[in-house]
Amino acid sequence: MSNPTDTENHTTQSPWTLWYHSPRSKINEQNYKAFFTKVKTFNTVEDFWRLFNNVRSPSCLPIGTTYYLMRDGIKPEWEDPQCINGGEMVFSFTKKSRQEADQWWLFSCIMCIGENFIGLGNNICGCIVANRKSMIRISFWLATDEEEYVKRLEDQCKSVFEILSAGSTLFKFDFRSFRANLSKIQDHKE
Ligand code: MGP
Repeated sequence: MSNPTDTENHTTQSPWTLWYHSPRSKINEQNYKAFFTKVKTFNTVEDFWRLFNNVRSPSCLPIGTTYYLMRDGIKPEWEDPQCINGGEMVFSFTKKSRQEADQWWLFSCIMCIGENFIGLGNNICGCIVANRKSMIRISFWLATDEEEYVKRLEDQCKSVFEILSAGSTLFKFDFRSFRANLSKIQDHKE
């Protein structure tokens, strides 16, 4: 006899897409967009777990790889119309804490798909994890760089992640505006 709850799916408030950016030796502003692969779009909690149970953890990926979990319809590019006026809240894990970073990446994704950030709503565009030689970097992409929203995001990241780490790690959060990144590109061109 089948159990009715076996087939019940729980829809997320928005659909989300996981993107994969493959490692390349020389990524720059011009070729950045050429190395993306869309892994999968999902809109249920069950499909989120199906996907995450079947992709490799960030610390097991080749150095240089980046995963982006974005609200569907937003490309993982500073230039995307939903991102261009925003920025990213970044924090990093050193070599010693790479496995810890995997757990935090999962938790960051759950925070996004569960819409757990208070007072930020659709301003959360997504989160990313970047496996680099000296560290793993996690960041949340925000649709605005207005101070009020940046502060709200920073305060919530601090309280959630400090609780999770039971005070064992000290975190430095850093906000980078995408407009500033893009104006640097413009300066280089001129
Ligand atoms: P990265 O992979 O985010 O950074 O971007 P990495 O490799 O950790 O090191 P960083 O010190 O270079 O930050 C690598 C490079 O890709 C950046 O330096 C940019 O030149 C380019 N790039 C990254 N992003 C996210 C974008 C983007 O959204 N748009 C464009 N045009 N270029 C980007």
